[in-house]
Amino acid sequence: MPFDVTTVGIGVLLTLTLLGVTLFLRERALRKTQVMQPGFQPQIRLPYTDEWTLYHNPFSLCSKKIRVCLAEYDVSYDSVAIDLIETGSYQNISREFLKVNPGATVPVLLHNGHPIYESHEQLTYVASRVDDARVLVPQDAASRKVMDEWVRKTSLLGDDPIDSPEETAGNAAPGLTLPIFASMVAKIPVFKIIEGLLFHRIKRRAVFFLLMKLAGLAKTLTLKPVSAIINRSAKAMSAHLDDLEQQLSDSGGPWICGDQFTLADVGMMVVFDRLREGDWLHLLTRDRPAVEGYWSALQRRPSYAKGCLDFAHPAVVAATTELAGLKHTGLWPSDLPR
Ligand SMILES: N[C@@H](CCC(=O)N[C@@H](CS)C(=O)NCC(=O)O)C(=O)O
Repeated sequence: MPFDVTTVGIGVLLTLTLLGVTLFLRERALRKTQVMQPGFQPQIRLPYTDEWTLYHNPFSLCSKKIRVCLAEYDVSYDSVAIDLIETGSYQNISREFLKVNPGATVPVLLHNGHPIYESHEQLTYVASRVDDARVLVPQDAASRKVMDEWVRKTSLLGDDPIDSPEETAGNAAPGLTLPIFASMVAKIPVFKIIEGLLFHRIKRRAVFFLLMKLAGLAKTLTLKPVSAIINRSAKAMSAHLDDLEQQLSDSGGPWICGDQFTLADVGMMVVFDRLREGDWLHLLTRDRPAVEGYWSALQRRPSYAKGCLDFAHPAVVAATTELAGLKHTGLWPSDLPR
């Protein structure tokens, strides 16, 4: 039988394709993701050494929130840092991490090996387990109600919060983070982002990262879908800060519930820290004297350093500097509605 190079070539190609598809499907099955029930999971038990274990990322807003809460309560914990694509790689969709959270997000807090999903649930769970919850939770019902309302207002709610910035100040943060993301992903190799396209539960996030990577920071800021999200989020954040200005005046300050610093202020602290990182504060605190004073008071709390500043990631520091350099280029919305 004559040796046909073309036929052999096609055969090899088909075999390799089949092998590639099989490996991909197998890997996808091993990295199965799913949305998890919020709160404490008594039925799941993971290996642990310390009473408290925190899987978190230095840059993640929700991770900062639980770190600040643990610092306020002086709770020590076993710290497990997990990379997200913006800080270097998709460790949150690795097989190992998906065993901890099939939802593929951080933070995950373990209490004696049982995970608690969703950072706002983690705050109230920690408060319910420490000796003196009162440190961050008011005892009178009216203040408690205000606190709960503002914990919600600072939370990231829903599967893709960027779609509903009007809902909470937490949800307005991811849109305002897009410029930081764009600056950070510029340094991440494309193949690492493609891993997200293949295995991330929310493909749109990976697509956004890839687009930002390919476009670069300055161009990204001019892309219509990106600038639409940024402008909408900036307007929404502006409205949330108006509510905060009002609340601080109603409560008499210095905190959301008045005299007592609570879980609500923990939530707000990390939203402000994100605004700082994205170089948004100059736009958002101006003409809001109570908010401005509040931000100064937040920065003086030791927990701000322990939960936020001490975890400064070099890539975020570089992004903040880059964004500050762009401030006068007209790429930034400078006339937010009052
Ligand atoms: N609602 C969740 C949000 C969790 C979340 O989206 N975390 C982000 C970081 S702040 C994350 O893990 N992103 C990774 C990704 O989507 O790839 C919470 O409050 O814990």
